[in-house]
Amino acid sequence: MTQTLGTMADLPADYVQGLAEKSVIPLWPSLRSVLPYDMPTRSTLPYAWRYRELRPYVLQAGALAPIERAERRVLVLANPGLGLERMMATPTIYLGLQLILPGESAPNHRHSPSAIRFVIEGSGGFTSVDGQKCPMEKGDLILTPSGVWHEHGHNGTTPVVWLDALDLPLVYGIEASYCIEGKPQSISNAADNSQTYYRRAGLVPYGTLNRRRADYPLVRYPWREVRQALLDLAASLAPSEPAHLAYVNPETGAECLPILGFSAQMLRPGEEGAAQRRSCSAVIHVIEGSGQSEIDGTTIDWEEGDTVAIPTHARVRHQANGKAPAFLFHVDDAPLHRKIGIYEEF
Ligand code: GTQ
Repeated sequence: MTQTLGTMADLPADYVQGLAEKSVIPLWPSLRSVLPYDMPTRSTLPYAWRYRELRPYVLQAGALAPIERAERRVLVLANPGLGLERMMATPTIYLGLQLILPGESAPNHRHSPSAIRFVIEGSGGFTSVDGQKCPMEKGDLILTPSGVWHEHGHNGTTPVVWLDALDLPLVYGIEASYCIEGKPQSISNAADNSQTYYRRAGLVPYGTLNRRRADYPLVRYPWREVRQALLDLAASLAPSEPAHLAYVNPETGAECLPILGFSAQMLRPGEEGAAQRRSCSAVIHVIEGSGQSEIDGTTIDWEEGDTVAIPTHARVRHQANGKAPAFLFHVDDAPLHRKIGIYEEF
């Protein structure tokens, strides 16, 4: 183990200057900063965005920013450790609270980053994804994958707010983020695929057995069904076994998007969540209930609507409060970590 690396100050100034003029720098003074021993250096802070505090600002944006002048009326949840203007909840996860008011629409577009919506409140909103009209009720997960047309609308009577999660920091960071504006979609009257072809696990359209499968066969995961699945699962497991379900592609069983992964967990009252350390960064969003998360020794309380950032390599434990279960929606970049071969659990 090298004890003391040479520093810039050890080097003759004209040598360093000569290299800099040719856009070259020596590695050894910075080696430990890019390859620290044992643990990555992290700027991401464990941090909670509290819906109770943010909701008035979200609703106020409805009056301050007409949808025609906003395109997407979104307040971005920026991790204070990473800098507000970088719009990162974690190094790969962008989060926003999006508001759409009755009668409004957000125009059709598609972009290279992949996105999801997770509905926080309100009824009657919808997102059309490549012609498929997806109702948005509280807790529903809607995918708008990379390159797929999407537009939002609202047929209801009260404001609709949802959490946007995008792999934007990664795609922007690799200088590959862009968007294409489109004409309004022609929208099918048919129910979305979660109510038809992929009505339940284990059934797929017959034709997919002998033709190429769609990359994104299912784009809506209704919370009503996920919640019931978690309740039934929790009731049948030993109390120590986590009730935790991953949202996957029903054709392949793989993660439903390439970079970010999504899952839902039910924390039973009194359940001693196991402490876990993983290489990926993550966020949790509280669908229902209250409780706390211990993240690298810091305890963060949460309640319904709150969203919490979890840095890479953090040791994490979640627990529900009180007598009712808590339901958490998880977003992580484990699919990316697995693809590039750096995923670890410790
Ligand atoms: O709704 O399509 O929060 O394009 C950021 C970029 C939402 C969207 C965001 C977007 C959208």
